[in-house]
Amino acid sequence: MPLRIVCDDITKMRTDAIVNAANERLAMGGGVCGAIFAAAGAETLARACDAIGHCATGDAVITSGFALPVKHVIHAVGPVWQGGHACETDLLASCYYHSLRLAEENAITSIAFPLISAGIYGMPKEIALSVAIMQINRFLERSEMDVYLVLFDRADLSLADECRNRVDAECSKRNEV
Ligand code: AR6
Repeated sequence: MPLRIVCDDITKMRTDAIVNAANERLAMGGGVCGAIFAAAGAETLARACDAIGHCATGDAVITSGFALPVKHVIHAVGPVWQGGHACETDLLASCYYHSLRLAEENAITSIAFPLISAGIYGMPKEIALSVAIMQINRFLERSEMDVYLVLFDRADLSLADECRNRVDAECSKRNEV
């Protein structure tokens, strides 16, 4: 199944797992992280995150979904945008890679990602979208997992279409060489 890009509130997704755009302390924050903690049960999820303690930027860890309709939450720490000269795109790619690897290791068959780093962490949406689409497509070349990219703002759907077309065109050009 190819990547599905949808517009929704990720806390309503009925996949096996959802991904949280977390911080290194795994603390409850704002944005999608705040929404996920609130829907999971903030105290219970905070206790599970505190037991893990820390997650480096570019990496991911897993907890239960508690009161959410999903079995698991994968907490991925995206980079803070610093203008593009601090390996932000590599670190973001690493988030998707580690999240999808954790999903495979936990026999997860469907997963929903938010647009990591594109909110409070300030990465331009076109860049965050291109990295997300590229990494997920690469993974889906060898996996049957159902993967969703969940956008909060309807207006971002057309931007996502443009990015997807650009990524597809770049990939087919590379395959021709
Ligand atoms: N469902 C889907 N997407 C959402 C939702 C939702 N309910 N709410 C927001 N978004 P952000 P970041 C979108 O800021 O940039 C937190 O404090 C939002 O429109 O949540 O990685 C963490 O604890 C945006 O496109 O994550 C970290 O400290 C996308 O989710 C920090 O923010 C990501 O925005 C992480 O910042």
